Amino acid sequence: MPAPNTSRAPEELTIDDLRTRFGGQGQGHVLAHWDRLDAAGRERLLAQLRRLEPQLDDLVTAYREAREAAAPRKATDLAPRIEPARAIALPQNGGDAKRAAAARQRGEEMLAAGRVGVFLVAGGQGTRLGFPHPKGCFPIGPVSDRSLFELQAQKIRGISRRTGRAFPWYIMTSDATDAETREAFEANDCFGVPEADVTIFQQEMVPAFDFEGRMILETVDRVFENPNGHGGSLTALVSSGALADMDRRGVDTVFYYQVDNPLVRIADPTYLGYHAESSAEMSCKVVRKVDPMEKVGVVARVDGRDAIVEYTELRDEERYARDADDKLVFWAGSIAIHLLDTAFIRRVASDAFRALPFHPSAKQIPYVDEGGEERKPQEPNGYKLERFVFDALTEARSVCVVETTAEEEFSPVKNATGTDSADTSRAALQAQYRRWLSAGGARVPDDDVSVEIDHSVIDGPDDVRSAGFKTLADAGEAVRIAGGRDR
Ligand code: UD2
Repeated sequence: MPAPNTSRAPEELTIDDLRTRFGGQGQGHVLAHWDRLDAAGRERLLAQLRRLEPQLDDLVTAYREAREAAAPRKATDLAPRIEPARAIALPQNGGDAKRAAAARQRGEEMLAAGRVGVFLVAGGQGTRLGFPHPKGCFPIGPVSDRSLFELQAQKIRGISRRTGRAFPWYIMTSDATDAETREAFEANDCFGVPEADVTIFQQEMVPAFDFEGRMILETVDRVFENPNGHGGSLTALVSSGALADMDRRGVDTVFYYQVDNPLVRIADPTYLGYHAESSAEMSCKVVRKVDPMEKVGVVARVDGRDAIVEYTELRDEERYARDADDKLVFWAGSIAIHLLDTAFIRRVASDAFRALPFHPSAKQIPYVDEGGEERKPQEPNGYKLERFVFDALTEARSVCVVETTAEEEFSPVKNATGTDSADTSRAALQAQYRRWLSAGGARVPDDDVSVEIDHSVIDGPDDVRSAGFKTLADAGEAVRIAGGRDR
């Protein structure tokens, strides 16, 4: 067999080159059904293998390292030294109110100077929610059924209104969510955000491996691939050209958030100010965990560096540890809202195989058997690999951790019922709207009334106050209500 011609560009690799390359990495089985494929099938598989080839060695190594890292610790291994996070506390929890005001001022200046871009990761499949569309299309408005995307767009339009300038919105999708996300944006005129300021791009995919370390063939002519995790966003920002677009616009700070949290305070100026004041390259927002079982990663110092320990990876003695005041020692729950400098993103992305390791999770992955029959396993048969964006924290020269409250900033839609469901999230939104109206001096509707605020007009109690309306009728479309007898 001829040796692979490594000087060839991937698109020029022949089937023999690929056979040797994949075979050399213990992956020769991906061509097991080649002889029976028709022309279209061969074309499809060839294209996929050519795309995977440049990363083949890294992928196989990444799989091996992911498995080793996930293996149970041996008694002789040194456990990492883990200490509680050091966070900037809220004024009501002993934080410095003057410092917070100065941070806010500084953040407002960054916004006014156009230095901030908003980045949404929306490539996840939302399996737990049981909603067969991109999560961003999920109807969350308590009165109008407006979607998560629309609600976020309102917040972005609100910032543009306040600062008087365009505000770029970058949205990462995946193979699973891209087409429907684009359709939703087209059908709704980008939810009122100027089209020139909306950039949608796809994250990369990564092959899944069986428990013996062999890539899984999903059909005779396709290797199974899944989205490479939200950590894939950092490389995708570079490869899609989004980061170059930020450079052109003068954006140097990226506000990163997840699609499922309608309370997200997009581009919060105080957070931006703290990030800048601490010369941080990456920042985290945290809320106080009350229940040790809450499903959020914990920001902590691990071997002297800020890191997020995923909830599944905390040991029981850490998870349940309490201080003298009976508060959780590892209290700082990450709500996955980050700030990242563009130069930092570029640095991490350029060394992604080291800086953003893959994490394996055992799943039921469709496969073809040796006879070419497609099968759906009843038990996990392999690992999907995912990168986590927060692994980048340990690469940052400086990290800033800022405390907030779940009441104001975190109520995600994750499950169909119960905790973190649409019901709990809508209730949290309603409660927030009532607090804003009350703090802004407006009349608060009765409890049996649903309230919805248009964030492009009112995005906090200050806006209620400056609008100066006393009855809800004065607010027009900005405050909508339904049900009850109130108005
Ligand atoms: C994440 C965090 C958890 C906590 C929680 C807060 C991880 C592993 N855990 O849990 O610690 O902070 O969020 O809500 O991150 N996504 C992509 N591409 C992918 C995978 C995910 O864009 O390949 C997006 C997804 O669309 C969503 C976000 O990443 O916006 C989070 O994904 P998730 O819902 O799977 O994370 P979750 O809830 O397990």
